[in-house]
Amino acid sequence: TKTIRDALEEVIPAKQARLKQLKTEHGQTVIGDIKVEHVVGGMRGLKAMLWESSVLDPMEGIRFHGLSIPECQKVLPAAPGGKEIIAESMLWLLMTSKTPTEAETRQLSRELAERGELPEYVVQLIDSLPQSLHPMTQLGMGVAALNKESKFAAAYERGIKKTEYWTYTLEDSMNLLARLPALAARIYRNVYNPGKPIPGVNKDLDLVGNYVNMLGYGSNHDLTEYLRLYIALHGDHEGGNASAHTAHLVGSTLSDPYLAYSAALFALAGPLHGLANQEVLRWQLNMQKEIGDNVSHDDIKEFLWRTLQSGQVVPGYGHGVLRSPDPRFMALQKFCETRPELLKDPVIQLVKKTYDVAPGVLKEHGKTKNPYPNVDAASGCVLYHYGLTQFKYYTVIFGVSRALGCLTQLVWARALGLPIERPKSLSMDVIDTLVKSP
Ligand code: NMX
Ligand code: MLT
Repeated sequence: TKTIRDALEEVIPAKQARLKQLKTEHGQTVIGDIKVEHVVGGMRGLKAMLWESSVLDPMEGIRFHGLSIPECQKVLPAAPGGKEIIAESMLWLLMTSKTPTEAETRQLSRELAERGELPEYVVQLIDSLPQSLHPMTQLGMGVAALNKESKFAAAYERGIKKTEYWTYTLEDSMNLLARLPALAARIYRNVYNPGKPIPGVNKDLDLVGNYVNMLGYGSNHDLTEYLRLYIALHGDHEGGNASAHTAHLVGSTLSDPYLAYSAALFALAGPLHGLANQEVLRWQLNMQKEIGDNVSHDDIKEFLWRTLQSGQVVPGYGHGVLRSPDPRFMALQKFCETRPELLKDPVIQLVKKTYDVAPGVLKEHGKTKNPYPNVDAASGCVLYHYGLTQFKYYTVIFGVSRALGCLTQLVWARALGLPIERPKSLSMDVIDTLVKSP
């Protein structure tokens, strides 16, 4: 059976040739223009980055190598006994642009499981951290510390050719992906359930199967399936989102995948990005506490207005690119629709009712360009239902997932020889001069 490395080796030469041709034939072709609003407005909409694994359409949402979420759900292998996409089949698609076979997927699961144990010094580091340190800070620290093991950094120090960079980057990426579940689970156990033994990595389980097992919820098949879907869907969201862009920027200095991904995690830890999933649950529970259980649509509208009038954002709504409901939100809602016990859950009902009225309120408020829910609006309430109620942990799960896309990009950036990222900044004086004589 082909390994992911074999599959990559097959596709890299054609992509290298394609990029070379693009640079030679179209290096000077104009595909957009730069306005002052781009410079002062967070570069929104500026086309300025190469990212192969996924592209985000404002109306349709994400496509992974051209496949929509429902298409991925049809063609990507699930775990034995499961139905949902798993991290391994998504990783294979992102890395190689091909759909893996069942056998390739199983082999990748085994390869990751074999690499999955944490080195002892990282266990000691994580165990020494205060329980009150936010789980995302712990995750970023643990990932950065793993760089002691970096094969890329060691090879670079030895002196290697540029053409070899990608192979060591892949090696580090596989080790990091493999170890994220043990690291993330250890953080959860230390913070919320200390003192109980954590199972080791089971070589016969998929990555998320092992993760859920180590978190202590291994007997919950539905939660395992939900997390498989969750982790596959959060894996990549083109390159411009803050965490992916950070990984790419830091990686472009040839800092190793551990350092690049730890930097990405600290971007993910901001409330306008990944931390929004924790904020959504906190906000929905505050709503429930304030209004009670029998919440009407009008009650929710009032609560929404109070949030907006106090100057806060409505977490889980709006987006930098999307201009319609996020298909990841829809896919997670669909997961609930097939399970009557989830539909009866008061917090899940609250999230659904909020979705009924929030777009209308946000439209009337008139500020956000996208009044629709993003993935974070839906992702936490199902975890809460299954007993994973510690919402300060939710972004860690996102962090386990986003490694799929960020590490794929690091491998490809090295295979394609992409340069250090270094855009030009401007002062207001320079902008003034430019607008007078462009
Ligand atoms: N609630 C209230 N106001 C909002 C919201 C919202 N959900 N979304 C945007 N706005 C405001 C925004 O703050 C800005 O106000 P001002 O002019 O005073 O600065 C205005 O609407 C225009 O913003 P947009 O251009 O629509 O949004 P932008 O691209 O700058 O930001 C987000 C995108 C996602 C940061 C923004 O919509 C937001 O803060 N949403 C809530 C937080 C959230 O759910 N983030 C998760 C994103 C997904 N993820 O996982 O990363
Ligand atoms: C993401 O998944 O990264 C978020 O939806 C934010 C983004 O795409 O900008």
